[in-house]
Amino acid sequence: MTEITAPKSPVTTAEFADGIREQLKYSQGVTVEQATPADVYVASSLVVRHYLQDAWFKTQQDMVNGNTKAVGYLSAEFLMGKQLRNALLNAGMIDQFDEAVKDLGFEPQDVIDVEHEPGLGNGGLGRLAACFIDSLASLGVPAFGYGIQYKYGIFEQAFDKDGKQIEKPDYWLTNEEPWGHIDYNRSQKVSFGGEVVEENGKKVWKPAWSVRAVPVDYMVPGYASGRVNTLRLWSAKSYDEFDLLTFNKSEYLDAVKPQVKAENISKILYPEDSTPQGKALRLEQQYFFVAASLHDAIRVFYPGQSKPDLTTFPSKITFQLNDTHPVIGIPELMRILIDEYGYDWDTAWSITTKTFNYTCHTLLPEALEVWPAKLISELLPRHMEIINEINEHFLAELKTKTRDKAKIERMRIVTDEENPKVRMAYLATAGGSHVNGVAELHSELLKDVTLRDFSDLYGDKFTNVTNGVTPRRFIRLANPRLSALITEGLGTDKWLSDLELLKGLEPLAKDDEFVKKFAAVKQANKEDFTAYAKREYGFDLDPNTMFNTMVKRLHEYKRQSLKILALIAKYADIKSGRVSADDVLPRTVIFGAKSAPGYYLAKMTIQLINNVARVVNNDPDVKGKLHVFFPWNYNVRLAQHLIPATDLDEQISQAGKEASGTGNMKFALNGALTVGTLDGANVEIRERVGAENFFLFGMTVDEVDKLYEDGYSPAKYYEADPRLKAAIDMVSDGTFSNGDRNTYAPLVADWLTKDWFMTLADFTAYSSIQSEIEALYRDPLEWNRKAVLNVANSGYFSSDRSIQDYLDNIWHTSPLA
Ligand code: 475
Repeated sequence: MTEITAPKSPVTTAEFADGIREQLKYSQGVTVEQATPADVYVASSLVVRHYLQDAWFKTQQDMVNGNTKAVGYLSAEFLMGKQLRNALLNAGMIDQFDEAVKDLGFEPQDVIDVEHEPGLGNGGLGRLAACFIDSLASLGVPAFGYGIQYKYGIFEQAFDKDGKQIEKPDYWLTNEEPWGHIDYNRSQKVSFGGEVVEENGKKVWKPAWSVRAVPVDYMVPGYASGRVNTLRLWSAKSYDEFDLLTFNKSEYLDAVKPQVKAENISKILYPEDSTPQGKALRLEQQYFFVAASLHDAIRVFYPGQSKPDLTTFPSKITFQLNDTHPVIGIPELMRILIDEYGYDWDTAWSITTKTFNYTCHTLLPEALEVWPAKLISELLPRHMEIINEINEHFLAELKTKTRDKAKIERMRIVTDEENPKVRMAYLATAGGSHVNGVAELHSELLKDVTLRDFSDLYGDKFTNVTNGVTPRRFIRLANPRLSALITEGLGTDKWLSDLELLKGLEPLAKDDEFVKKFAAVKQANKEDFTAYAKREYGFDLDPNTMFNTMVKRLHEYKRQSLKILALIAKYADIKSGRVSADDVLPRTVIFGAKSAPGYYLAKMTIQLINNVARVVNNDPDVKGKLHVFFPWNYNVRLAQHLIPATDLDEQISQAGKEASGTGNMKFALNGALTVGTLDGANVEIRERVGAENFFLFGMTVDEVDKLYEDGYSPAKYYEADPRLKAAIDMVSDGTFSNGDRNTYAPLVADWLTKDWFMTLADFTAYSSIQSEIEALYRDPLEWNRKAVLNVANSGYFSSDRSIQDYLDNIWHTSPLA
C-alpha cells in the first residue's frame, strides 16, 4: 500500500474545464474553438489563481492578526522558472488540469510550453531565493519575498556563426502575464537626490525627485500546506506622466524625460553575477525596492496607524538580506525611525539591528559591493549622513572591544581616504543580528578570511546555513519517473515534504531489481532529453552514451576551462593514435553557461567550447565516441529537462571559491554522480553520500593557499604533462579557429602565465579521475547502485531543511498555527 499525502484537488476535472471555458470567454474574449495554447495557458493560470485566492487571503490575515513573526526575504533577484505547473503541483491540481485541457482538445505540454519563464535572476543566488520562498510557503511560515519586477530579465543567449555569445533582450512581458497582480492602490513613494537641511534642529531630507513603486504580487502556494504567501515585486512608475509645460515649448522629447528616468529603474536586471558595477542605476534599483518594501511592511503590520509603536517591529517581521544588494535597507530603516517617526538614535539602532540578518554568497573579494560615498551622497544624501554616523558609533564601540588600532582601521564601514567608500558587507555585519555563509566550508572561510576581524570581535553573530533546493520543482516536476519510483520504493509520497525520508531507499541499493528500475528511469530520461535536444535545438544526441554535464554561469573560478581542456586532450589522444577509438567510452559532454556580457575571457571560453563542439562533432575519427552539445540560453526550463538525464555532473571549481553551489544538490538528488573538488557544498554532499560514491579530485583549500605562497607557475604544469601540453597546443595552433592562431591567444596566454584559478595544476588529477569514472561506467549495475545511494543520502539538501535552519538559528520564528 502506498501512502498518499499529496494535496487533494479543490476541483474536479469538469470544474477545471468549466473554469477554463469561463476564463476564455470573460477574460480572454475567445471561444474554445478560437483558443490557442497561449489562450488556454492564460485561462488555466487564472483558474489556478481563482482556487488559491481564499487560502491567500487567509494566510495574509493570519499573518497580520496572529503572533507569529513573519519573514521578509529581501532579494534583488528571484529566478522563478515557469509558474503554472509548479502552482498546479503545489495546489494538487495537476491531474485535473491535464484531463481538462485534453477534454478541450489541447495537449497539456503545449500549454505548459508557451509560458515564458520569468528570468529575474542571474544564477545561484536568484534561484536560491525562489527555492526558499517555495519552502517557506510549504512549511507554512508567513513570509514575503520582496524584489523587483524587471521588465527585462536575464538576457537571452544566442551564438553567432563564429560561436560567440550574443545577448538578446528578454522581454518576458510581451504576452499577457497572468500571475502578477498589479496593485496600484498599495503603491509606495520612493525619493532620490536633493539635499538635507536643518529645520528646528531636525535634519530634513528634501529630495529632488520621486518614483512610484507599484507592487506586482505573485502567489506563492505552499506544497500541501494550505498556505499561500506573497512574492511582491516592485515596478517603477513615474508620477509626472507628461510634462505639459515643457511640451508646450515644443520640446517633445524633453517632456517625457522624467518619466523615462523613473521607469528606467525597474527596466533591466544587471547581468553581472559576480563583479557588481558601481553604477548609479544599480544603487537606485537597490534603494527603490528596499525602501518600498520597508514602508510596505509597516503598512501591512500597523494598518491604519499613524503613530505605530515600532519598537515592536522586530517581533512582527525579520528581514533577510540576500547578499549585500539590499543592505541600503539598514540606513533606510534608521532614517524611517528617526526622521519619519521621531525615535532617538539608540532606540532606532536597537530596532534596526534586531530586524536584519545578512547572508553572504561569495568569497570573491571583487563580488563584495563597495559604493563610493560620493555616489551615495548624490543619490541618497540623508542616508550617507546616517551611514557616517553608524560608522562613528561603530568605531567607538570597537574601541571598547579591542586596543588593536590597525584592526579597528581595517573594520571601518566608511573608508578613511580621499574618496571614501562604503563597504556594504561591513555595514550588513554591523547592522544585523546574524551573518551566515551558505555551506559549512564557506562559512568557515568567511570567519577565517573574508570577515575575519568581525568574527574575532562578534563571533556570536556568525553562523552557517547550508543551501538547499526544492524537491517539488527539481524532483517531482523535473523527474516524474524517478518520483514515482521513489514513492514506490518508500511506500509513501511523503518524501516530497520530508526529504530525509529518502534515506529509506538506502537498502534498495542492494536490490538489483530496484537498481535496474532506477537505471531504466535514467535511460528513459535520456531518451526524453534526446528528443528535446532535437526539437528545441535541432541537435542529434545518442542516449546510449554517457551524458556528462556542466551547467552554471561561465566564470574562471568555476573552471569550465578544465573540462574543455580535458575533452580536447581526449580528442588529441585519439587523433594522434595514442589511444584507440575503440577503447574510448562513448561520452556526450553537455555544457550550459551564460557569460556576463563584458567578461572577456569568459566569452572567449564560450567561443572555444562552441568551436571544439563544431570540430569534434564533425570529425569521423571520433564519431560515436566524443560528442559535445552546448545548448544556448541555459535557464530553469532547460535545467529541469537536463538534470534528470545526466549521468555525471561536474562541480570542479578551485577549492575555496564556490560558496556553495546548488546545481550539485539537484544533480545528486536526481541520481547523477559528481566529479568534484572539495569546495562549497560538495564537501557536505560527499560526506553524506559516501566518499566511495563521489569522484573527488584536486587540491584542497590549504594546498591552493600553499601553492600561491610558494609562487605558482602554470607553465611548469604545461611542460610536465604531455597531454595537457597537447591540448593547449591544439587550442593555439588553430584547430578550433579554422587555422587562425590568434583567435584564442589571450586565453592561452592567461593559462600559461596567470591561470589565477590553477586549472593547469589540477589537470592531471582531473584526467586520472576521469579514467576511474569511465571504468565504473562500464559496469552499469555498480554505477547505478552508487547513483541510488546519492539519491538516498541527499535528503539533507532540501531547501525545507535550509529554511528550518534559518527558523531555528536566525529568524527564531515558526510556521503559522
Ligand atoms: C554562489 N550572484 C553559489 C549561490 O548561495 C551559491 C552577485 C552579484 C550580482 C548578482 N548576482 C550575484 C551571486 O553572487 C551568486 O549567484 N552567488 C552564488 O550563490 C547561492 O550556491 O556558490 O556563487
